[in-house]
Amino acid sequence: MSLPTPPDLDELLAIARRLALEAGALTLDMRATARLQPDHKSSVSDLVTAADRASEAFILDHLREHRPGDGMLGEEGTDEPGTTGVRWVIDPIDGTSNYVHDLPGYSVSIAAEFQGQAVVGVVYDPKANECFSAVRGRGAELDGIALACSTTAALDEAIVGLGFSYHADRRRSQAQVLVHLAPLVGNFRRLGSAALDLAYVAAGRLDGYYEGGLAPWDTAAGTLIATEAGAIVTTLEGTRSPVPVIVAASATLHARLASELSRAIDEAIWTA
Ligand code: LIP
Repeated sequence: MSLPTPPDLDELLAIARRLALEAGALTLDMRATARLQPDHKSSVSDLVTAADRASEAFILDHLREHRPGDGMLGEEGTDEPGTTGVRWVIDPIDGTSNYVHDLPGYSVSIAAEFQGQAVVGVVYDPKANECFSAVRGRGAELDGIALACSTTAALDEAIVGLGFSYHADRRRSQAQVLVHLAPLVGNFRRLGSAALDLAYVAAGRLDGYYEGGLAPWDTAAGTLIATEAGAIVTTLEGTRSPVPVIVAASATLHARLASELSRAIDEAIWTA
C-alpha cells in the first residue's frame, strides 16, 4: 500500500482560513436574525444551536466538494474516515455559551491533520474579527502579524486561563483545584472558548491555560497555534483527574504551572 501524498499546506491554510471566516459570518448573521434555536446536549449548560449545526454543515459541504477523500471530525456529530491521509477537525462554534449569551469569546476552529498530526490550524473570532492561524514549522500569526507567547516566568505574575466542566460534580472538584492555585497564581481568566484560550497563549495575552475534559475539536487548531508561537502544550499524566488535563504556557512557566496543577488535582476530591 503506497503512502499518502503530502498535501499542499498553503492550500489547506487558504481553505481553512476562508471557511472559518465565512462560517463566522454565518454565525453572526444567524445571531442577528434570531435563528439560534438553542438546545441542550450533555447537561442543561451544554448548549448547541442551529448556528452550530449550520456552521458545521457549511464547512463540511465545502470540504466534501473541494477536498474529496479527506477525513472529517466535527463536534456536532461528524466522524468520517478518509483516504488521503488528511483529516479536518472542526469546532463550528467553540464557546457556544458565550455565543448564545452574546458575550465576547467564541470562535470557529478548523484544523487539518496529516497522518494524525495537525499541520494547519485556524481559530477565528467573528465578534472581534481576529483570525489566528499556524502552519506546522512556519510559526503562528494573528491577521498576518507573527505571534510569540509570553515570557512571564513567575507563577505569581501570571494571568492563567481555565475552564470548567458542564457537569456539576466535576465542577465541584475543579473548584477545589482553583482554591489550591488561587494564592499561587497572579490571576485567572475564564474566557469560555478553549480554542481562543490557546490562541491567546500564543499571542501572549494569557501566560498560561489549563482545562480538563476537552475534545479534539476544542484543542486541535489552538494547540498548533500555541506551539508554533513558542508555547509548550502538554496533557498532564498520572494525576487523579478522571479526564485528561491540557496545560499550555511559555517554556519558562509551563513546568511550574504543571507541577502546582498536578499537586492541586491530587489534593482535590473527585467523584465524577
Ligand atoms: C467549550 C470549550 C470551553 C469549555 C466548555 C466547552 P463548546 O466548548 O471551548 O473551554 O470550558 O466547557 O467545552 O462546547 O462551547 O464548543
